[in-house]
Amino acid sequence: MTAAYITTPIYYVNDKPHIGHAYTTLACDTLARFWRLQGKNVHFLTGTDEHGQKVEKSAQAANTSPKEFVDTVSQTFRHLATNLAITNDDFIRTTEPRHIKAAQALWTRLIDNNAIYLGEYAGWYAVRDEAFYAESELINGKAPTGADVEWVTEPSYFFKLSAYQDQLLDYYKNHPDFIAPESRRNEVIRFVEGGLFDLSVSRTSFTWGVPVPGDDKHIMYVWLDALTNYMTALGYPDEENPDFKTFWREAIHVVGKDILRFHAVYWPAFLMAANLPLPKQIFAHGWWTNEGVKISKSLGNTIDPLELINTFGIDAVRYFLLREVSFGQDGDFSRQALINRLNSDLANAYGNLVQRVLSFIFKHYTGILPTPIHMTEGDLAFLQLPDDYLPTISEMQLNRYAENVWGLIGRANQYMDEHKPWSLKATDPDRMATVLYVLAEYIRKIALLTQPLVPIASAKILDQLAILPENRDFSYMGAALVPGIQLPEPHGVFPRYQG
Ligand code: ME8
Repeated sequence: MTAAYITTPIYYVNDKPHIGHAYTTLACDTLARFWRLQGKNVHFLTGTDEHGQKVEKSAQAANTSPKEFVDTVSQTFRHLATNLAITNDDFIRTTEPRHIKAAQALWTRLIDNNAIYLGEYAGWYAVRDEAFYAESELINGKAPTGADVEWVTEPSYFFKLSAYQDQLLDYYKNHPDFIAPESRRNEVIRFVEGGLFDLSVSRTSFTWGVPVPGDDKHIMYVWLDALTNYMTALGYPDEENPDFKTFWREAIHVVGKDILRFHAVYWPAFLMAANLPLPKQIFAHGWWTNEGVKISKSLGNTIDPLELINTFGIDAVRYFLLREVSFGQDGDFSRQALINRLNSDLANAYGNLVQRVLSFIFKHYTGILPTPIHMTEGDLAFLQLPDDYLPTISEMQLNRYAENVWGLIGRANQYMDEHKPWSLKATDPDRMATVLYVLAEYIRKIALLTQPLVPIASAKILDQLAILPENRDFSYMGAALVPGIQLPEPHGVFPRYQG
């Protein structure tokens, strides 16, 4: 069985989750569900990044200890995962013993391989980004991200990043899919071509972090600690762990474009230095704005995903986020656009189709699925679905997958309008039975395909078609509904939003 490993970034627990976090998590969940339906052995990881100066400062501001603080905020991310109804196999916290052990093991390996040396850091640091910046990168005295920077002078261990420039560039060249989309790949290549400086990988001016093995005045730089989580969850440092052996080389890290450099430059360099295999791909998606404005706490315009879920339902929020922007591009969140999508694509196009067909069968055949008397060539051709949705997933084009599947829904509505089964009641009951069977069978296929996008509603539709849960993976695309089965009373799955 082919294996797939998909990860979200682990989110900082300095603040409560917002729509950006929900987006990455939902995109990963969609991929995880899709691959499972294809029969792949999937491991899906999310979690929280709990160390570092930013979290320590947030705990101080909240007048509590870092430990108590992270225990509380981490729960809100877990709670979000539950409310998003995601299918993660694991939820990792970097304060867990398994992770501290893994981060220290990686550190030791880097020391053993001579990739880390002790020195003194003097330079700029932005706590908000947990990132070091060169003087030349600053814009008007701030980080290029707009974050405030402070001057830091302290003893520090350094990772010999500068030694990996050629190896990284070779790797990017020989693995053209390692960084996606292509525009991001080009950005990273340009950055690495510009030259790399050794990276400070320990801090001494605060204590909230993983202690450096053998030198407990230092704690590990939060990014070295955090990136290791992707391996911790597979049992690292036990490289013989079956999960590590099955999944590590299949890893796809989905991240926002803000943290691409850490994943596509630092992380592979650490792994090269440790003689460990690299993940398969780093995919960077775009950035959401809110009604055209950058989302930021100081502007007070963050969007609470839980409020959206309570108002519109998880399927609608999920569908909107995945459908509205091309995966990889920036997007703008607008409440009205969400409502439009919900009412047009979900309630009208999909919900009405299902409801009209199933309630007609329920009324006129007491829910017994009619037997097709004679399928025409047109019916057979209609039931033959084009499978152009498949490549869109391997190219991580989630929005195109949604477009293609909704194209199929449009095709069903067209078929229904052309053949108007209800108008055949008096004139041609055999044809009516055939057309309804064809539509029910077509809906079954569509509902299989919509499972990764709108899982809750798809499950309800498949329930209403009396499809057993074990008969819902993509290998059943080629199966067919058995005429004469009893269908339960249908209920609408996508109510219109009236506002
Ligand atoms: O960076 N649009 O955590 P973080 C799209 N702990 N995505 C957004 C977004 C927006 N407006 N805002 C946030 C960290 N995101 C580190 C990661 S991984 C080893 C460590 C999403 O809490 C997006 O995925 O700041 C982004 O990369 C991530 O949240 C940043 O989350």
